[in-house]
Amino acid sequence: IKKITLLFLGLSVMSCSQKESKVETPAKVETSKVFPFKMPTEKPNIPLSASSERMFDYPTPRVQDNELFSQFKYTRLKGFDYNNGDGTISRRDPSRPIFVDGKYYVWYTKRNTIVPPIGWNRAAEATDKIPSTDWDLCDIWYATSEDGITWEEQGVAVSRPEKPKSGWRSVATPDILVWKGKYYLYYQAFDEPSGLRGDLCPVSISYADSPNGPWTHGGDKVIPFGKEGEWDHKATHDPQPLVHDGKIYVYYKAAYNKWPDNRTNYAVGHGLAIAEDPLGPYRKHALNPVMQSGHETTYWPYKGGIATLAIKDGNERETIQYAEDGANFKIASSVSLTPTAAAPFTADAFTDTNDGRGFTWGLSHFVNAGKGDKRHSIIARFDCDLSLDYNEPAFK
Ligand code: AAL
Repeated sequence: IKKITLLFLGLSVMSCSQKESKVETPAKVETSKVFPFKMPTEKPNIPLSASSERMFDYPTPRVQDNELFSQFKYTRLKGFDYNNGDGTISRRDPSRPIFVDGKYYVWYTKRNTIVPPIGWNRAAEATDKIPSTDWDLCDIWYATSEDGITWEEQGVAVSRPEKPKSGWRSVATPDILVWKGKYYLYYQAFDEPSGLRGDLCPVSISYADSPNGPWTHGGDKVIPFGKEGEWDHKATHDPQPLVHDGKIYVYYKAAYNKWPDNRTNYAVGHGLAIAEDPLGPYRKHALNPVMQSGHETTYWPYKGGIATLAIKDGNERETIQYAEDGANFKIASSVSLTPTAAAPFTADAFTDTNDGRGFTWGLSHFVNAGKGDKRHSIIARFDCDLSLDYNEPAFK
């Protein structure tokens, strides 16, 4: 796409210069008071409009040169059964895929209920068989694939524990960490139907010696809730661990004021919690929330810092941002048709790299794959060119 854009620009430049062949380009555009014909790489010392000024706040003023810009294409996955889309089976919120012994692994929220969800606003009517939301009454399942498109569902990785253990109602939205030869699953643990008092849940962890399990329970409420009145009170969602500066960095989201009585004040924030050991204790970053936009967490090592894709929520939704220190993010690009709950395949998420290389594909989900009484979600693959090592456009 970058090349296509270049081609397009090239063509328009050609036709423009052909039409205006009599107009002479000044020899030294830099000294002109007029914005030059060729986009400068440095801010020119001339009066600039607000928009022209802003172009020089981006990694590169021309979007087609911007390594943190991409478009996205989507591919339907093969191998998952959805009961003909009747809404009783849902798969959503995939983990980032990892590659182990010749296979990709992914973990995700799976719901297999007698009926589709009745909706968060009817959460009081949910029973131990009837789900309120799409992520109520779920377990964490996993699947493997050789090519990232055809997947084989392997079974449950972490199931709901017995009541009253944390997560007895639902375990959902997992992500993976590989640390010192062990595998750690981080996930949301619900003790009530989502929607009853909000989307309230803490984060639990299970760990294993192999991605095939078995998984041992490693801890509950690992990211401490904020106190009453604080932005992350009783809601810690979408935990996403990375290894950075020799430590575990977990980005998480709180959808504060989400349901049931405060929807008009709804907002999201993302926090950063840091630990020396995957099981904690976790110390929260003093500047939390470190991000104020983005419905789920999609963070990856990029060069010496951390990049993120923010979608759906907040003033800066549909942007890619970058923070040298992992905490002070700045907009790097504006993007469209972005993957929801994007979980990129980043080979260096856990290598403590100082030279993060990005990614070319990942998994994401589409919600409301079936409407009304068939409501469910599906996992899909996305391709893009957010890798520093990849020079071909992701699609043509
Ligand atoms: C998702 C995630 C979390 C929320 C819900 C299920 O997109 O943000 O996991 O709790 O929606």
